[in-house]
Amino acid sequence: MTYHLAIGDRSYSSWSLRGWLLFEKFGLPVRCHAGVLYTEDFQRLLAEFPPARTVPALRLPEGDVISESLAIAETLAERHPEAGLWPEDPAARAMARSMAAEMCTSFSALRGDCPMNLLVSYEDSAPRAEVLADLARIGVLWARARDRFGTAGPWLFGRYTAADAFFAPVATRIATYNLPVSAGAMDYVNAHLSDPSFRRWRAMGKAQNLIQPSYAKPFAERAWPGPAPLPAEIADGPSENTACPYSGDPVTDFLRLEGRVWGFCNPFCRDRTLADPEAWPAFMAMLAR
Ligand SMILES: N[C@@H](CCC(=O)N[C@@H](CS)C(=O)NCC(=O)O)C(=O)O
Repeated sequence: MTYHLAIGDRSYSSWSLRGWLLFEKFGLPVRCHAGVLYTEDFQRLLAEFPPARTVPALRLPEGDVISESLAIAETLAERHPEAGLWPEDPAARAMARSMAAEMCTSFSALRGDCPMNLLVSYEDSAPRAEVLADLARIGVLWARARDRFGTAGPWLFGRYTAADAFFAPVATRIATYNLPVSAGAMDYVNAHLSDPSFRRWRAMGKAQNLIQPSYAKPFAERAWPGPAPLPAEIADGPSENTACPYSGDPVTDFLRLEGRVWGFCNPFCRDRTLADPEAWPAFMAMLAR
């Protein structure tokens, strides 16, 4: 039984991030198929997931394709009740669904002016009043959920739920565009930036190294406000390990971290680790051995 998920560029495709988090955060295995947005490669990918016209698109083990993020969330929640995609409490669940739906249908100024871009963070993006109004509404929604249901943890409803997956790319926009939010909202943004799953997604985007020039904005850049990655660099072998920490295959590509050289079975495994070593438990476990 395998789920197949079509996704776009990890650094830019906010909906793909949502779709992937719906699997990753709830322990549901999935095989990702990536296509490059705005190219023939994207059309090639979509042709494998008819009748999808956007990503994420999910192909169920039975063959049917679902291509709306909210429908993907509901289908996974229905098929895997034990995974806990939505809060258990009916009032919290209703609020979570309402918030996710509002995310899907609203905030056009924020989404239009500040497209997701995980490769940069700007000093000042001079947000328009309409963007500030979207942020104010989002702040109200977040505070309402956190005050009533979220006191037991960093997420909207305490533990991570599908509602958090839907707001993850809003948190990244606040980080990328240095948008003004309350201290409470910033705590929630920081929970996303520190989340190991999000860090792995961002590291894979950096390793993918796809640049969409149309996303560049004419603002001064600042350092990424999330956790700074451990300083690793590409190196020559040999390495201390002979087997890749992820696949167990023989190592061919290497990085150096704190004076020690480690090997991986292909450049992507090396580069996603290079981008944020701490985000990868199998790599960190190898260091600790
Ligand atoms: N309503 C869709 C939106 C999906 C969406 O717009 N995805 C973008 C990528 S982030 C896309 O596929 N764009 C390609 C295009 O519109 O040609 C959902 O909830 O999944």
